[in-house]
Amino acid sequence: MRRAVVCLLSLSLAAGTAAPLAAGTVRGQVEMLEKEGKKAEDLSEVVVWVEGPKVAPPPAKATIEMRKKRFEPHLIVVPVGGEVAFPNMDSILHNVFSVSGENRFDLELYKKPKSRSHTFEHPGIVRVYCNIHPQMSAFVVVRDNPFWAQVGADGRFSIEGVPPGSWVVKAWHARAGEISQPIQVSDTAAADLALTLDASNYKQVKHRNKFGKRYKKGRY
Ligand SMILES: [Cu+2]
Repeated sequence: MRRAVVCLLSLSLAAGTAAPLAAGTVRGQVEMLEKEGKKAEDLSEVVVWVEGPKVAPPPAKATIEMRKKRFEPHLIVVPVGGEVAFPNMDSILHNVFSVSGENRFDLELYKKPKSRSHTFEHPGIVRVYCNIHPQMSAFVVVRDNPFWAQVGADGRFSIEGVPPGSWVVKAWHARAGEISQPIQVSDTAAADLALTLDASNYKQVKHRNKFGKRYKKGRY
């Protein structure tokens, strides 16, 4: 008799571990205003994420190639602890660096066929540049939970498996900055959002090199 009880208990424990947690979906549509009230036609460089849930994202590795003096892809999202490789596919030297707060790094000079990596340990938006070529830029968005989406060109997004609760949804684009919206996630109905980013006042500012100095004038 006692044995049967123990058996049942361990069964229910096992089932509790395996069963998926009740979770909700956060989906919606992003729009972005451009100069003169025009709407952006391609929203594929917008990132949407849910802040608040304490769920560790699964580890991930990613690659940004340096090719023909460009970073490809131009934007990636990685979890905290995500390792990004920067292989140089060009026969000239590049110097990948960032001065974005705690995520700052400097991979120094190397060329094809070498690759160096950086592990991003802090959530945030990381601006990545080359210390030789000012036209090279990329973005690494680092998140501390797995609830993010890189928006489709049409502005649609869907984030699944979000734990029920009161959270904050953020949307970001390099030219518009970040917007926030509180949401209530439940496991019974999807949260449907309409988010509008505003890039109409964007002005391009030349970034500095890794020493905080202007790039020398000339052809790059
Ligand atoms: Cu370069």
